[in-house]
Amino acid sequence: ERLPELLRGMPKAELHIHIEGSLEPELIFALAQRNRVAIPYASVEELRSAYAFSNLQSFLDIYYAGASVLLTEQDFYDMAHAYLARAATDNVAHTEIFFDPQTHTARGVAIDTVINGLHRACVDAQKQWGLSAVLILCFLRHLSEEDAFATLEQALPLRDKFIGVGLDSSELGHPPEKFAKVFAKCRSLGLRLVAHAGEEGPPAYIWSALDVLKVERIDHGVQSVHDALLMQRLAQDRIPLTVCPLSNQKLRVFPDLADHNLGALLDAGLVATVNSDDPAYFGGYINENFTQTFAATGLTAQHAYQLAYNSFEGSFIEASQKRVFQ
Ligand code: ES4
Ligand code: ZN
Repeated sequence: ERLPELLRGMPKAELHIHIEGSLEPELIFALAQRNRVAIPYASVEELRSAYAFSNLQSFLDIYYAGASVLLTEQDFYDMAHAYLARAATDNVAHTEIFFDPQTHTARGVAIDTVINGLHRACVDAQKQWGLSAVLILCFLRHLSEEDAFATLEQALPLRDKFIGVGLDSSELGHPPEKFAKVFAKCRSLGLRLVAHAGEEGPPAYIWSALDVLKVERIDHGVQSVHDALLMQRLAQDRIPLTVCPLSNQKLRVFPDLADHNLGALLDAGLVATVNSDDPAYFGGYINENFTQTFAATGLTAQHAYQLAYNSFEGSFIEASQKRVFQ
């Protein structure tokens, strides 16, 4: 009968988490000291007080600045280990973690350093907590497709350490079509495909993510409610939407959490899920996203079961394994 206990206790999969967005101010300061990197904030409190955003770009500027303290394989391990420990306490049984290699290779960090550190943390999470964790490499959409191809080429020797590719960063002005060729190449390599679309951008970007990039899942996708035909398509093809309510509130996609359309997406039969996006920046990990959203919008226990079920259905784990959870 107590909904928050149900939400916290239920096994769930997290399908939309940027590992660089899990970097807490305390760890940013510790890594800055360890690596002797200068950051333009005097204290943890001063840094945290800069986390007041007005849209996606205002967040991305500070998110890329925070990531500048990451230099060694151990740094990437420590960041991912901290997230995975936190996810385990939220009863996350499976997580699919985004990472942004270009944010690091642009600073001279080798892609092997990034991937090997993150991957070792994923291996250890399975051993320590029975938490299965896999990696999805994201291309930064504000950079060129040529840059994405170069990144893919650098990552291919580590092909067995990530399961798929995604598309993130500044959405407006950078439609999915910009990355048609590199996604086609990734598809031919057997990589799983996802893309951010319809966070701030129009339904047209969701259509092109599906029809041009041929993605299997849409990250965010909340703008689909403005296109009835698109809603039909998403429902019919059971295309999962990885929704991030606290992110949407903090970046003012919705004026208030009470205005969020998660309930409308679920009631239309879409495979919507709840995720944290960038938990260190948006004020909460996955369980906080569940409890705050349910409190603000009046979703029910029935919706809770549906969201937990959807999270495993929408995941890239094997069908045989999904039955264990569902
Ligand atoms: C992101 Cl909320 C969001 N949107 C697009 N790209 C991102 N990278 C990290 N968080
Ligand atoms: Zn995201």
